[in-house]
Amino acid sequence: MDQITDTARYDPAEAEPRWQRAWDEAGCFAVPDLPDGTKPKYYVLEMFPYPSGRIHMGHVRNYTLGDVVARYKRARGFAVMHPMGWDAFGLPAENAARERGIHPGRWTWDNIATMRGELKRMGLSLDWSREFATCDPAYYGHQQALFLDFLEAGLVERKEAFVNWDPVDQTVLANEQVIDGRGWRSGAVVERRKLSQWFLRITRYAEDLLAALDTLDRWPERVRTMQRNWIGRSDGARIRFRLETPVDGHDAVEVFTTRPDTLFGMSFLALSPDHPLAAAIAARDPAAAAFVASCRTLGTTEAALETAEKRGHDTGLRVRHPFNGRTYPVWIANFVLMEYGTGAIFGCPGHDQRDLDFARRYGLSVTPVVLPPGAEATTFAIGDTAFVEDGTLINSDFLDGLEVPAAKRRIVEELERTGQGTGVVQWRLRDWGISRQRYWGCPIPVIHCDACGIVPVPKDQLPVRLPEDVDLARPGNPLDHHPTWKHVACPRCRAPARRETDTMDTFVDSSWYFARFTAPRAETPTSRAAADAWLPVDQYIGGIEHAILHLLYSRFFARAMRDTGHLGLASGEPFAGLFTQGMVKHETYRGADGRWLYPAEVEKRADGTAVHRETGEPVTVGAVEAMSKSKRNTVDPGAIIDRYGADTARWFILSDNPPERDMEWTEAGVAGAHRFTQRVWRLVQGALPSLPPHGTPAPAGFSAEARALRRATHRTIAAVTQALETFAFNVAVARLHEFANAIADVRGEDDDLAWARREALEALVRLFSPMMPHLAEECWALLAPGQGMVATLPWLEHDTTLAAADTVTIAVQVMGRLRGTIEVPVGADEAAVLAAAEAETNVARALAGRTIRKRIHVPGKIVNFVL
Ligand code: ANZ
Ligand code: ZN
Repeated sequence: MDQITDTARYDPAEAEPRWQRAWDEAGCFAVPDLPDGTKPKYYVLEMFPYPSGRIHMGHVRNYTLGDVVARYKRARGFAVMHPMGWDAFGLPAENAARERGIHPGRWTWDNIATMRGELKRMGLSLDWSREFATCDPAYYGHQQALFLDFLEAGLVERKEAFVNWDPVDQTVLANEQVIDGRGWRSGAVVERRKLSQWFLRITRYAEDLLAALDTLDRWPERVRTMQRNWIGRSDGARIRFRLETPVDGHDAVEVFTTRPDTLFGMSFLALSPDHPLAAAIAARDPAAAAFVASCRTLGTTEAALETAEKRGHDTGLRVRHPFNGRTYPVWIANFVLMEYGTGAIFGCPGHDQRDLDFARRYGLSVTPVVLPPGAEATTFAIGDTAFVEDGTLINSDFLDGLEVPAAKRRIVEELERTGQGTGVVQWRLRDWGISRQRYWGCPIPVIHCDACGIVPVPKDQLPVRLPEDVDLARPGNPLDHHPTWKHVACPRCRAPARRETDTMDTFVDSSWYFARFTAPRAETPTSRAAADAWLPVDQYIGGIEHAILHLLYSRFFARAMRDTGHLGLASGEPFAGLFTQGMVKHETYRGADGRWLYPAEVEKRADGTAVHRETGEPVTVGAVEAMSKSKRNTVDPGAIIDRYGADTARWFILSDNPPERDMEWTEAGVAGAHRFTQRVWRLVQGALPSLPPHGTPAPAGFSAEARALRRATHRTIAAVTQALETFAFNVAVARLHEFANAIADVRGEDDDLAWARREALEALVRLFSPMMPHLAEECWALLAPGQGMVATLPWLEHDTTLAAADTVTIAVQVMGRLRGTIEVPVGADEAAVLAAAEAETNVARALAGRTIRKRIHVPGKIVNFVL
């Protein structure tokens, strides 16, 4: 009996690596750069990971989802491209280097090795031959080539711009890295500085980036909305206001407004502290200069400006209104951004909340010019809330009586006619500043020469490699203070010149990797034939946190690469389908001393309370929150795979909730998933001796029980297929649970039933194979020895006739009241149905001793007895 107990338990630790090797050796998941055209292509891609150290549950969820799609599509007959790589540049590597003295490259490559091993243990059906890391010169050299092509095409620009400067880290911060006016890492108060920076001209494509969102019908609506808002098209006007007394050559100020209709409600004009006129004023007015300086610490983010108190400085200057002959004060105000519109606004407190707060604070006039529908012009007044909706114009001279849209058109006409303004479209989208003063990024391939100016590095000198020996202990840009690296001869005049020491924003690296995957060893950034054959990505999967920047930058890159000849992608859209997955959450725990505890340190009791595993001290169970290192509510995927195997982890992560929603990781949930794997294994093993051999022709007839099982089989095939087509993976899991129960419930040894049982078990195994691929292979090898691997089998088709019901449920009423239900064969004749209805226990009781006057029968639905 030893033999049997030995094989009775499924041992994933032994089986999983064995199947991974078998897939590898058979080359199941490799596809050529140039598909041979015999199968339609399908490109499935998950957002590639940053090699931070170890994989986390978010990765497990993301890559499991992608793998289910990849395996399913392969079975559906597609040539599936499913690659993996590493988004390997970034600040954490430099931080690790600073904190622990390890070279960023060493740290990164070590992490990649660890994480590659962990991913391989998950049994993902990846084409590992396409793997690359963005920190490899073999990748970033091509990125430099793209940069040079963009430069030549006028898609790159060098310009002065205000940046968020972290005085401690001595670096420029992205807006996202400024939190409440402070550097995200150093916590230092961020300063605003003007620097020469490299920009990618994403705004060139603003119109198309916006319009094409309408074509992305396989993207979540939420993401498209976020992109629309980010691109932010505003229709408005530019209006020129003459200064009463010119300052330093400035005799007028131009403002941008989306509400030119409210021009007669103006009460002040406000300049950004960074406006050239503000600078001119500050140069001769110390109070103005002090105010401008105080604004410098605010950072450049919109969020910072949104939350900061509205403050201003009255310059004493006045501007003349274009139409009413009056003059209004000119202020410098901290809430006006230099980077948007013209860096100056006219304030209309009646109809803009910010302007109203500002006017109330400084005692400026408030005149309503738009009357809410139904309000009375004589009594309408503005209190603490501006009226921002549409209505009818009042107090506005020639606009009086017009509705807002008509008033907008009329005033723009008038402004244009008198040469005082024009209607314009304004975009919120800014050009993309990619300069970073950091070491661990892709060097920008240009050289600064005193004589020739900016000289591109000749392409045959690419890649411009990062120097290995750098001093990261010193603050500032390590490339800049490297003793030799930047000193080169000018490629044009041979005079001593300097390399650009800025590196590229790491978002650049991830903006085109999907294209590189199609021909990862090509001598040029892309191979046109491969890229054109495989792109767009059919299904992209990743976190909602990348809904804006990463996707927008990739959409820009696809267009820029198309326009520089690197892609043929006419639409410019790299991702035809997008799926954003929810987060993995877990309960939080605190020990008696208030410190966070890892789930692994905690023992949960049946009553929901918890104690410390080692000390036995009570543990406070807190809210279920997104897994994070700071709250220690993380579960290590490696430990889960050690204990239960990859299939269990995959099955559980798919089972809990629809994948677009957050899911909660629980010990009980994983344990349940693991029990299911064992159950399936026992089911297959237990049935095996009584099953006819694989491929046995179907018997001539089937008993009712066998028919019922076959119906369950074909219905499950239909349901699981439908679920996999629509990302309803949790539904697929639920249906397979039910199906396994149905199979287990069938007793009996007759040949027809045994045949139906084999059909059911084979279907079960093949249907769960995208989710639990190793267990599927192991079961399949038992069920159909020598019949190849599940990974190479086509998907199952269901038989609609078999799946159709052969009985229906009929409601039976007596005098219109429901008394019972009966099951009858589909198409049963009326007499048989009525007889069965009368005989139903409850119905019979209600009919006892009464005369039936009328019998109403709606076939397939209802029987009603009228007394
Ligand atoms: C006058 C006005 C009256 C405005 C009114 C609004 C309501 P969006 O829709 O985002 O494009 N604005 C213009 N440039 C600005 C800048 N550089 N910094 C801060 N605010 C600026 O917003 C356009 C509106 O935001 C513009 O319309 C302007 O205020 C303000 F009843 O002009 B409005
Ligand atoms: Zn030169």
